[in-house]
Amino acid sequence: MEEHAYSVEFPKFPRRRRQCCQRGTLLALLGLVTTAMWAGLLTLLLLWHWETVQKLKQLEKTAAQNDLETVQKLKQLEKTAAQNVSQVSKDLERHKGEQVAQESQAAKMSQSMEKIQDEQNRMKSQDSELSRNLNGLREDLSDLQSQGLNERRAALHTLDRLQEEVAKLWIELRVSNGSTCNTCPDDWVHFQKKCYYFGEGPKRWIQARFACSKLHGRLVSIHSQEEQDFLTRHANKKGSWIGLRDLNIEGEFVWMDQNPLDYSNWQPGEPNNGGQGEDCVMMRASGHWNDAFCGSYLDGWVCDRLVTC
Ligand code: MMA
Ligand code: CA
Repeated sequence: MEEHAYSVEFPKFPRRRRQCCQRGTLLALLGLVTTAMWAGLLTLLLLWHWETVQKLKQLEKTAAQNDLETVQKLKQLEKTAAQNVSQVSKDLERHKGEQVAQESQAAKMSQSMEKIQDEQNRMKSQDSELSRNLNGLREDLSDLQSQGLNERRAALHTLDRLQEEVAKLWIELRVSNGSTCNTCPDDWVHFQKKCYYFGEGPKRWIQARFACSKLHGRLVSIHSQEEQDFLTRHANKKGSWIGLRDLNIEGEFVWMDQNPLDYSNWQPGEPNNGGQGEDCVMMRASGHWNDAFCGSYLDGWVCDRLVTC
């Protein structure tokens, strides 16, 4: 009956039924889509949750592993530290032992030092005594030496004079026996009892002295006005060295023939020991004497020697 009523009513409202069906389908579709979306969302959530859980598990695992490694490292460090501490304490003990040994050695050394210092002081006093004695001996020696030198000089002086005297006496003897004693070597000029050589060429006093001795003569000694006049006549016009000097004692002039200063012909105002000191005597062109610096170069120098028979 109802079915009939229904089928009866159906044609009356055909549009509304279609509308109703469309809406239902839409709703169903909507429901389906919503459900599918929810299902998808839920699946995503579940997936996300699962992934998060996995990650957490992984993290936990890593953390646990890290913890384990850290613990192991800490244990290793602890072990190493303990080893180091024991090593350090051993070293410390060893050092203590060494320190004690060094301290005792230092004490011994300071004792030795004290001994050495005592010894040094003793030696110093001995040394000063020795140096006093040495100085005394040195003084004695230099006294003896200067005494010896003076004696030697005096003896040489006497010998020279004696030789000179003997030579003169010998000549006088030969002359009194009738011999002719007036012989001079070539280039030498004879005057009275001597021969003279008038050297030329620049020389210092000492070089002139050496040149004369090489010629078996001496730098000239002058003992009379006649001799001086003879020399003035022959003298070099630029000046000549003669055999007179005051080398040892200033102002005390000595002739090369060792005879005393019995005649002089000083230029007025001379000798003056001028400039850097003047100990050697030269003869000017006028024949006058001047004390001059021994290192000066003079062009002339006069030698003498006794005549030979
Ligand atoms: C020179 C020199 C001296 C000498 C004086 C005299 C300047 O020095 O020859 O020995 O005494 O002249 O004026
Ligand atoms: Ca002078």
